[in-house]
Amino acid sequence: CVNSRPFGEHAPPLLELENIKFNTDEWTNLPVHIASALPRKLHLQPSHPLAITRTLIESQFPKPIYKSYNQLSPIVSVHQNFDSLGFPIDHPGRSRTDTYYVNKQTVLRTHTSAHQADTFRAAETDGFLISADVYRRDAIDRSHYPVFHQMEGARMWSRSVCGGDVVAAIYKDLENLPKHNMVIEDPNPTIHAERNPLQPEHSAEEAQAIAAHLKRSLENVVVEIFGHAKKAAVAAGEAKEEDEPLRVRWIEAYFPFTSPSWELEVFWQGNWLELLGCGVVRQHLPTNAGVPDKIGWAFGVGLERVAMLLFGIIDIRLFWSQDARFLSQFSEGKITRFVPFSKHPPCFKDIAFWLGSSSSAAGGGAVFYENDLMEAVRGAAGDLVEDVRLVDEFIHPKTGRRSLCFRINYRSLERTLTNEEINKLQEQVGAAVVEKLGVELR
Ligand code: FA5
Ligand code: MG
Repeated sequence: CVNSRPFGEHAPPLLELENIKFNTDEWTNLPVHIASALPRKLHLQPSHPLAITRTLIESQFPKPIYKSYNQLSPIVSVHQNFDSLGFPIDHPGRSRTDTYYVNKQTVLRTHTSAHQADTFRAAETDGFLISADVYRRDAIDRSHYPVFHQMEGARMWSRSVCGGDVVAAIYKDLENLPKHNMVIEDPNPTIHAERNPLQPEHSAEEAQAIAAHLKRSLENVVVEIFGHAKKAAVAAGEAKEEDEPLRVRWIEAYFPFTSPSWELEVFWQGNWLELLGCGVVRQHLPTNAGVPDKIGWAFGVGLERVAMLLFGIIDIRLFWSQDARFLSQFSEGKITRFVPFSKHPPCFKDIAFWLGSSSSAAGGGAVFYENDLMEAVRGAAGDLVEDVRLVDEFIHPKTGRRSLCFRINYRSLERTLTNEEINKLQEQVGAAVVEKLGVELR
C-alpha cells in the first residue's frame, strides 16, 4: 500500500511500515522499492558479507565497555535524525530531495547518528556500537545505493567519576589499547581555531586525550581489516605479500555534532576513499540527554565501503543479491575474495527530455532534481540499472527550453538481458520519468 511517487499528493492516507501505521502528508516521498528494503536487514543476515564485516569491527571493541544495538527501527523522527544533533534548520540534508519522509515529522534515518541522543540518555554502558540500514536519495553508480549500512560507535568518560582527573583516566585507557606500527598520515594539528575548533565546554587537554583514544581505536580497526583483506587477496593471487603497505590518512572534517572532527581515508585503486567520519562529541548532546558530566568521542563508518575492500566486491548492488552464486561464497567469520560469477556486457540507452513541459509537481517550474530522476529510474528498472549519468545538456535557441540527456547503463549481475527486455525496461523508465517528473521525452 506504499505509493510509488516521489511526491506526497498521491500517497494513500495511511502507510504501514514495520507493522505501524503512519499518516501521510505533503511531505511523504517514500517509494515502494525503498519501503520494500526495510525488512531485509542485511547486517543481521548470517553469513552475509555485511554481517561478517559488522562482526569483525565489533570484535575490536570489547564487551562490556561497548554494548551493541543492532535492531533499532529505521523509522525515526525528524528530531532524532536532525534536531537532536544540532543540524541547522536550513541544512540541505533535511530537504525532500535528499531524505525519505514518511510524513512531516517522520523520516527513514539517513545515518546511525539518529540514535546517539537516545543511547546517551539510556547510558547503559560507557561505549556503544549501533549497526543499521540507512536511507538517502542519491546518485546511481557502483558505489552508491539509496539504502546502505552504517555502524555508529561512541565512547564516553565521566568527568566526576574519574576522581576528577578525566584526562588521566582517558590516557590510562589509551595505554591499554593495542599498539600498531602502520604509518598513518596525520598532517593537521588536533585542534585548529578556524578549521577544527575546540568546544568552549572542553579544555584542550580533554579534547587531545579524547582525540588520541579515538584515533588509536579506529586505526586498530583499519589495521585489523586490512590484515584480513591482504591475506585474502594474497591467497586469491590478487596481491603479493611484499606489495606496498596501505596508505591511510586523517583529514579534517565538519559535522554539526562533533568538534574537532575528522574523516579517515584509505588509498584504494588509485583514489582516496572515505571510510568514516568521527570527532569529539559536541557537549550539547550529553547535556540534553541528561548526562552533562560525560565527555567523549563518536564515529560513523560505512559498512559497504569496508566490505567492498575486504571481499573485493566491486558493485554495491551485489549486497542485495539473493542469488545463491553470490550468497554461497561467504560464511560467518571467514574473509575470502569474491569471485564474480557473471561478466555480462553492459547495454547503454539514452533518455532525453525537455524540462518544464507540464504543470506537474516536479516539471512545472522547470526545477529539476537529479535525485528525482535517479529514483524514477530505480523504481522502474530496479537493480538492472548499473549507473545513470548526464551526457548532454541543450537550451533551445528560440524557446529557451532546456533539454537533458542521460545515459542509462543496464546490466544484470546475474544473467544476460535480451534486447527485448532492455527495450521494455527503457520504455517503462520513459513512462516513469514522464509521470513523475512531468517532463516531455524528445
Ligand atoms: C555521517 O553519516 C555521520 N553521521 C558520521 C559521523 C558519526 C560523524 C559520528 C561524526 C560522529 P557521512 O555522511 O560522511 O557521515 O557518512 C559516513 C560514512 O558512511 C562515509 O564515510 C561512508 O563510508 C559511508 N557512506 C556515506 N554515503 C554513502 C553512500 N551513498 N553509499 C555507501 N556508503 C556511504
Ligand atoms: Mg562524509
